[in-house]
Amino acid sequence: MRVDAVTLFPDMIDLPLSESIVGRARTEGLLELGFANPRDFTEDRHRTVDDKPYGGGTGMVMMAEPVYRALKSVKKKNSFVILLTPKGKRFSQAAALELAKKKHLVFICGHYEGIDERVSSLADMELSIGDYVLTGGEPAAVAVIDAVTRLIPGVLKKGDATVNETFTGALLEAPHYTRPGVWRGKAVPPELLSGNHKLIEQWRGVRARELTAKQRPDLAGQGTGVSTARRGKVFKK
Ligand code: 6GU
Repeated sequence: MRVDAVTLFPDMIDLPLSESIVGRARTEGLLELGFANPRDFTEDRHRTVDDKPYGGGTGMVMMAEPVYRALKSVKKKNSFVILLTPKGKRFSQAAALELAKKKHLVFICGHYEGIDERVSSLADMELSIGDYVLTGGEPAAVAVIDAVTRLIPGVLKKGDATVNETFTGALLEAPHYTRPGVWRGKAVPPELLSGNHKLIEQWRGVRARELTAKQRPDLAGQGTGVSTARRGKVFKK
């Protein structure tokens, strides 16, 4: 998959996505990540990318033209363009599964108080990663690109690591343990040491439902076994 980010701060995305699993996906060519910086598409001496808001108010607004030119430099026929903004639809695992099917994603990251509203017409969708305010779209781009990359075939080594996990089945995952069997007086649940796969699966099901009811009552009772991704498309295109 190819991903480009239109951003004033490419390192905020490039550096975190150079480590661990996503970093390996990039060196293996499973993910090609590129950047277009609106500042490189300005023509004035100060390379201006922002201006005061019409109507007054605090903060600066990103100008449409440098963002438009940066987007144009990376956009292809099959590109799916996502504007990252706290006003967007909430990102989810179901959305990640939809985005993972695309050939080319382009993320537009806002900064300062926001981007000139007219840029939103350039995007196929607007996404937010949650109900809180970040300094810019870059940390959101990192989260979304990470979630999508691990769904690209070949990125995760163990084939079914994405099947039983938190959210795909609308339940939180059962807890995990590794050696030692007793750590500072805390023992691993004996079911996991039993070698009885049926018993282990049963135990995991019970713990997953318990945990979901406690931590995420909003999800509890949705454990139908049907993947959230299959319950309906999250967005149109
Ligand atoms: Cl996508 N951008 C900003 N600036 N803040 C956010 C966000 C995005 N998602 C949640 N908060």
